[in-house]
Amino acid sequence: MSESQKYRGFDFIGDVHGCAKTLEALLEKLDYRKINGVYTHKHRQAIYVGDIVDRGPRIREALHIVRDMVEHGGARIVMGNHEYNALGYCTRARPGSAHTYLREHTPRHERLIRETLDQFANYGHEWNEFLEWFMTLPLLIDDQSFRVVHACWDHELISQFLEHHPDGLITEDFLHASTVRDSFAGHVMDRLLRGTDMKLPDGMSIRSSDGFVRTAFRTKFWKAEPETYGDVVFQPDALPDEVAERRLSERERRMLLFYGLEEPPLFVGHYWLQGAPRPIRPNIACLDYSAVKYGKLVAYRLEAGDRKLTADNFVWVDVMREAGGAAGR
Ligand SMILES: [Mn+2]
Repeated sequence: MSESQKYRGFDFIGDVHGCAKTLEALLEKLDYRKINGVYTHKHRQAIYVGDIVDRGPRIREALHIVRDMVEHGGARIVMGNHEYNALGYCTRARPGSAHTYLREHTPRHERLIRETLDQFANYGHEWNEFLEWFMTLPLLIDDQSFRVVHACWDHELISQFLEHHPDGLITEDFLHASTVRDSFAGHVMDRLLRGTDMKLPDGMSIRSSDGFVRTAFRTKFWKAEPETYGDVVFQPDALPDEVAERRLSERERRMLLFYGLEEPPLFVGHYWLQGAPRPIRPNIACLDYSAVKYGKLVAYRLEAGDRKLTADNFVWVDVMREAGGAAGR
């Protein structure tokens, strides 16, 4: 009996980002119970899409909850870009490298990991153990009945990666190699954990709602026969009309990925969605609804064998701002 056949169903859980209180509320809502300090469900397994760390108020607690579940077999998890960032930030480059750390300690990188490092300031040993644990997180799960990756399923890169890493795990060498953006390891980490984008036409830029000026836009990896930029643009910002109507060149079309309609249900996180949770497509669901920005921490309940995703199988907890002394997140 394969591991998956032990369970009647699976609960896929979106980016936690240190919202441990909300995670506990969600697990309770999903009928997981604490047994000897570890959340467990008799018939179901939780599957985390990654990004447990950074930004939120209870990162250490969230990591303990999740790792305990994984170590007891009650959960699985794939690596998120924030766990990968933490590995890079905290790993010294090898002698002869142009850098001190694999991920440079720039103000921007420092800001992204600040809450994590602050909350572990008095728990250095624990943090090192969690870094070691991050190295044991696969980049993807390719189960018979579902697939999981943090941001993007790229068939070609995944099959090439699995040839040398059949368990889906990276090695120390792979981690070091991935700092070269244009290497195979760099492509794998960037594509699977951060997704796909496309450059805007020459000289064009767009200003996003958060004030950033962008020269590229995030693309869908599931659009069949796209013709225009507007057909493939994906969150967070819409393109101006004159850009959206622009036709994709043959070369651009060839660069786009396509996750087929007949393929197993795919679960991702990463994309800071808002609003009412629903599938992106009948076999793709994103579970990141911006919990740490006072959105929702979202789960999808998949019954074993289900191939078609529906909106009524989403379960979530709204993340409230702290009010009258009650702790939020
Ligand atoms: Mn995230």
